Amino acid sequence: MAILGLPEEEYFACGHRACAGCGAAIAIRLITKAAGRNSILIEPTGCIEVVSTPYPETAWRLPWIHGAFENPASIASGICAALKAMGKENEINVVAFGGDGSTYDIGFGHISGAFERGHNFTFICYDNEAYMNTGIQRSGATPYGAATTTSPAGKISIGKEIWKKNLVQILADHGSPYVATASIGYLTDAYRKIKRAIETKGPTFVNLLATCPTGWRSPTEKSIEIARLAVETGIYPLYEIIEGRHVINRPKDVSDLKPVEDYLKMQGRFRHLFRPEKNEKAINFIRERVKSNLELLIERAQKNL
Ligand SMILES: Cc1ncc(C[n+]2csc(CCOP(=O)(O)OP(=O)(O)O)c2C)c(N)n1
Ligand code: SF4
Ligand SMILES: [Mg+2]
Repeated sequence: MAILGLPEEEYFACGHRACAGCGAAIAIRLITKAAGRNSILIEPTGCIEVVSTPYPETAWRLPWIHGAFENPASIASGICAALKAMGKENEINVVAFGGDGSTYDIGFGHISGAFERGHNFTFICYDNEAYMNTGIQRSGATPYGAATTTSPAGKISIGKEIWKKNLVQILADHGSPYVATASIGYLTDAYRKIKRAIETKGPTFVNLLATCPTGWRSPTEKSIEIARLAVETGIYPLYEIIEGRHVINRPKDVSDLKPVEDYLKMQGRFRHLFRPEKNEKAINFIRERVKSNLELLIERAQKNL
């Protein structure tokens, strides 16, 4: 039965070994539905590779290549060049995806190179905001205030003290014709964006927020709710940058924002911001930064920038 009008065909089979409530598994299911049969997928090391491939089983029903942690964009570049030489570049979708550790940090140079060269492929980051597979180390995508094993919260630390890297803007500034943020909390919106990214000629990017109950220390049954709250509180706004111009999807205005506490309180990685007493300074900082980020996005959209 078609759910939410999405294609019924499943290319990421059930029975893989992801944790219960894994947002990344939902993200991959969606990516493969949007890519469809005529696609070549490239993925580096990370949770999804590990849970989907132990011999002799595989969850992949599409051509899928595993690369090293740092180089899915380079492999995609080579495939694009080969398809071009074979005259098949308009027949096959080249879709690379990786976790945030691979995308924001270790593979970033390769992504930057592939975007600068202008290959016709899509890169999707399933963003669970830390290096989950190796035990929850902080990455450039980890949000301010989150406790990880390498940004632990304690008497003198509030967890990570640096704001999430703005990779979406960085890749837009490479001249990409289409970049967008998406969340597994809004599946049809995410599906539309992935499809648009794949159908747009040139190097395109979607950052897809994917709850990780293990690393976020959140209830497994709340993964979708939390991914929606990320958007509704403005901590993770949904927007697109199409040919350099911003389009805001939601929230549309700062007056629409839910309190950031609604999102933070649901996750153990932010528990220290509320216990033993509420850390007003850190939460105020998050609230103000969220507001000013959204105001900036709205201003750009209004000015057609
Ligand atoms: C060059 C290199 N460095 C480190 C590792 C070890 N490693 C494997 S998976 C992983 C974490 C991946 O994090 P991310 O890309 O965010 O994906 P996730 O596990 O969160 O899905 C690390 C550090 C590796 N395989 N190769
Ligand atoms: S650790 Fe997180 S990302 Fe990895 S399989 Fe479990 S829920 Fe999914
Ligand atoms: Mg990760």
